[in-house]
Amino acid sequence: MGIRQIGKWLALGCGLLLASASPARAQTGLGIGGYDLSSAADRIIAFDYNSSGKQDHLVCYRPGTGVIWILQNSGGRFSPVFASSNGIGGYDLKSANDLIIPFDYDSSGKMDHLLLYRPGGGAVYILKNVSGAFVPVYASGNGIGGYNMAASTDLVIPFDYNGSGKQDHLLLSRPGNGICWILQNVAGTFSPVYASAAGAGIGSYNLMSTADRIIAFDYNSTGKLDHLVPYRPGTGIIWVLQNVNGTFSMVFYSTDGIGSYNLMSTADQVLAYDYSGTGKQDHLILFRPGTGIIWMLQNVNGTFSMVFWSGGTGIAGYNLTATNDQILPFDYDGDGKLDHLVVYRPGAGICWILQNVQGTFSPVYIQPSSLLDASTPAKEYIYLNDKAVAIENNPQ
Ligand SMILES: [Ca+2]
Ligand SMILES: [Ca+2]
Ligand SMILES: [Ca+2]
Ligand SMILES: [Ca+2]
Repeated sequence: MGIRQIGKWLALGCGLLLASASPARAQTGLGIGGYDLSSAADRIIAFDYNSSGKQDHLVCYRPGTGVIWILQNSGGRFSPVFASSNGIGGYDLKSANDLIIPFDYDSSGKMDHLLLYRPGGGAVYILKNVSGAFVPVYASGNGIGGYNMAASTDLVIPFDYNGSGKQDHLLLSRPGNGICWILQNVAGTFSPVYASAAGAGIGSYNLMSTADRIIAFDYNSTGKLDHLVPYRPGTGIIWVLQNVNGTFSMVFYSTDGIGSYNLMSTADQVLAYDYSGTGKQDHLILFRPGTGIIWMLQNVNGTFSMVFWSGGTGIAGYNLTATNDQILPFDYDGDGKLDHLVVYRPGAGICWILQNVQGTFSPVYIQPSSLLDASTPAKEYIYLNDKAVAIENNPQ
């Protein structure tokens, strides 16, 4: 079967799936796998859809509309394995505040559940994938584990609280109020193992700015995301916290950025990343959407230094000049390591995937691309060996 024939076969399969799931938004040549990324609200996360131990699927969703797709990747050709415009697993996804994270609910070591939540609205659902049908294993309209989820600023991340190598705890924070809780899950019952009073934050980090964000990070390269990095974009403030038997304390502290990255823009974002392909998310990406600035830092015994630097030209040809550009680590090649990067621009239909070969980034997926034939944008391409290769005629 030739590439074009494979494409037609996939298109037929997708058409059947979409017809049964929801009014399909046609493949437009924008976005990824037919998901057009045409809304500024669109978000993408990496997810272990098939419990393989690899976050090699992408969940694309549009808060406020009910639209959610899950994409599989077959050799660079993305196609939906799930597509709905009515939410998922009973969660309607009709609030613009809705957010989704992957979560290891059952402590299997696999990020194969989805947690959906509504900051300010109280809803929290956790969904299990049973042969492609998502069913709630947890469903609440008033928060989780005693945390009420009543503030529109509430944020949730998965966290390896006890250094088990599994991200099976939840960290909930309310930036600007100094509230931070960590929940354990015992047979489906969530309860706090850490709960700060308003203003207390975590590990002496007060969490009193609405700009504050917290990420989990493998600070000591153990393969476990068991440290926390709280930071405050626009101020240069960034800490790293360790957890010793439930007591958090700083192992790194700065008010003027990190690894020479000044963190002085309110646009700055920080991500943990497996830069060196070791299976450990022990590097940091710092980027400033709208400016083309992106750095990557290594940590050698608590001293951070750059291993990648772009002072305003973006990365691998992606200019990073939109203020809403987003980046997420992704296991594109299904090797169990989150060592590719998805960079995307919601509302513009732009989605690239970058590989990293010993510190040199290059695109393996571009949609759409100025490098491609602009007169026929309604095609899908993969980007191989510096050439754009059409893999499918648009079925429309
Ligand atoms: Ca998987
Ligand atoms: Ca799991
Ligand atoms: Ca660690
Ligand atoms: Ca990988």
